[in-house]
Amino acid sequence: MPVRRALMSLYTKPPYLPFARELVRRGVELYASGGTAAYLREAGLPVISLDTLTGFSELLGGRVKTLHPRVFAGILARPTSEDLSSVEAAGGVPFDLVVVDLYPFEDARDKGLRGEELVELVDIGGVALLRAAAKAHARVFVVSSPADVSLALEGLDAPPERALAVRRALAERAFRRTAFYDLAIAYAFREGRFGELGTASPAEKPENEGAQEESAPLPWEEVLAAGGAAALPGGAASEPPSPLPRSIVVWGVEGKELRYGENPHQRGAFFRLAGASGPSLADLRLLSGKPLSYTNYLDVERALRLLADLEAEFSAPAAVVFKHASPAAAAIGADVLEAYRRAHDADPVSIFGGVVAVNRPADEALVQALAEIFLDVVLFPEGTDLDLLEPLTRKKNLRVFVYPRDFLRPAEDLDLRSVRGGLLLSVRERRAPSFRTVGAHPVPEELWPSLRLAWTVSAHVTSNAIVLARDGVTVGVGAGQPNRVGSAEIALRQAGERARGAVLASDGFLPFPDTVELARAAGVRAIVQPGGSVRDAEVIQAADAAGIAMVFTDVRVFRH
Ligand code: 93A
Repeated sequence: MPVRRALMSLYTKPPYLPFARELVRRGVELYASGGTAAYLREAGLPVISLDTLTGFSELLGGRVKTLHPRVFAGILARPTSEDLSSVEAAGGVPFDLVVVDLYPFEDARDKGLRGEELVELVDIGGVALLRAAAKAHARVFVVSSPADVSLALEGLDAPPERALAVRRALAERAFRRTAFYDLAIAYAFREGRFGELGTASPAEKPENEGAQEESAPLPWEEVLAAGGAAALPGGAASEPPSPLPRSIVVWGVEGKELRYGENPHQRGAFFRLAGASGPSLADLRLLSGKPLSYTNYLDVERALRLLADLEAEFSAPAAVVFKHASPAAAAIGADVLEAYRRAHDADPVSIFGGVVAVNRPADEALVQALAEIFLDVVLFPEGTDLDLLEPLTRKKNLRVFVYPRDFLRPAEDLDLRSVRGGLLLSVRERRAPSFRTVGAHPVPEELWPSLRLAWTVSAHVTSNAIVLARDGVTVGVGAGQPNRVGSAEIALRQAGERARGAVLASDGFLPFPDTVELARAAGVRAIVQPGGSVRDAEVIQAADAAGIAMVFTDVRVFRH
C-alpha cells in the first residue's frame, strides 16, 4: 500500500521540511493546515491547503483549523471499499500519512506562561489528528515528533508486514505523546496556572471517596514534577525533540533514564513510585556535580537509611561512609565534625571515592575536612548554610546534596527486588532489639553505646555481617562473606589493635563457637547477636569462658 496522500499540521515547521521534500519526491500529495501550507508553498513545494478540501477557513482565530468531518473521515476510514466510498461521498480524500507538531504547551508551561496565553496553547485539533491517525494505524502512518521521521521513512519503503509493525510503533509513540501532552495540561491546572483549583463539594464526590482521593497523584505526575516536562519536545534544543523524557518503560511505567545502569554498557533508570510513603530520592537537592549514578543511588539510599536508624537510636550527631552498598564506617560524636573524623579514621582507605552523609548541618571545619579528600557524594541535611559548602561545590567530580529532614525518620516501606519474571517484596520494619544479657558476664556500662552502634550498623551491612565498634565508632566491618566466621576474620583484621576492648555485632546468630574464639583472641569484650541457634548454649559457654559478655537481640537483621 504505497502512501499517496499526507496531511501535515506543524507548529514548528523547519525540522520537517526535508521530510516534506522527500514525500514530494516520492510523488506523495501534500495537504496542510493554513500556516503549514503557506510555509511549504514558500519553500517551493506543491501543497493543497485544507481550506480547499473543507470549504471552510479557520474559525475562532485558529481554535478550529482542522476539526472537520472531511479531514477526520479521511484519516479514520478503514481500508474497506465501504469506508473509502463514504469518505468520497462526503467530499473528503483518504489520508495515509499524518504529521503533526503540537502547539508547544509544555515549553510555555516551563517558561511560566499562565492564564489565557497558556490556554491558547492547548492544542485540540492537532491532538485529535494524532489520535485519529494512531487509531487508524492499520492503514495510516502517524508522525508526532521529528524523532519519528526516520522510522516513518523506513516504513514507507518496507514490505507490508514490516510496514504494519512500523505503523503500530508510530501509533504507540503518538499515543504516548498525546498522553504526556494532556498530562502536562492537567498538571498546569494542578499548579493553578489557570486559577485556583476549587475542591469539589462533598455532594459532588462519588460515595465513599475521602478527601484524600482528591489529591491522589496523577499518573506520571511525578515524572513531570521531576522535570520530565523539560525533556518533552522543545525542551532540549540541542537534541531532536523526542516524545518522552529520556525514559525506560517497564510494564508500561516510565523511568527516568540514568547515564547507565550498574555498569557502563548497561542501561538504567530511576522509577519514582507513585503513592510511596516517606521521602523520595527524587527530592534530593543537587547543589553541584553530576546527577546520581545507579550505584550512587544505592549507596545514598543506604547511607540515609543508616543515618535514620542512628538518629532513632542515639539522637546525636552522626556520620556514615558508604562504599559498594555497605558502610565502610559509622560514628557518633559530640558534633558532626568529630563524628566524621572518627568515621574517616576508622577506615581511611575505603573512604576514597565514597559517599559521606551526616545528620546535622555542616560547619566550616567539616566542609574543610571533606574538601581535603576525594569523595563521590556528600549529603547534608536541610538547614545547612549553603554558602559554607562553596569549597565542595567548586569540585567538579563531587556531587553535593542537601536532603530533606524527613529522611532522618525511619520509614516503614517496601523493599522491592526483581527476579526473572517477577518481583520480590519485603516490608521494611524496624523491630526494637531486646538486648538481653544471656551469659555470665554483664556488659560494662561504658560499652553499651558501642554495642548499640555495632548492632545498628550491622543491619546495614550486606550479610553475613560482622561489625566491631569501640568508643562510638565502627573499627571493623566484615561484609558479604558466605560464612560468618569469614566476615569476622575480615572485621577483626581491619580493626587490628583496635579490636581490644571492642564490641562485636553479628546480623544473624552465631552457629558455632568459632567466632567467639576469634573474638577472644583479639580482645573483644562483648558480643551482640540475635541468638536462636541450636548451639546457643555452646556459644554462650564459650563466651563465659572467654570473659566476654553475650547479648541477644531476638531479632535478625539480614540484608542481602
Ligand atoms: O487550536 S487548535 O487546537 N485547532 C485545530 O483545529 C487545530 N488543528 C491543528 N490547533 C490546531 N492545530 C495545530 O495547529 C497543529 O497541532 C499545529 O501545531 C498547528 C499548525 O497550524 P498552522 O498550519 O496553521 O501553522
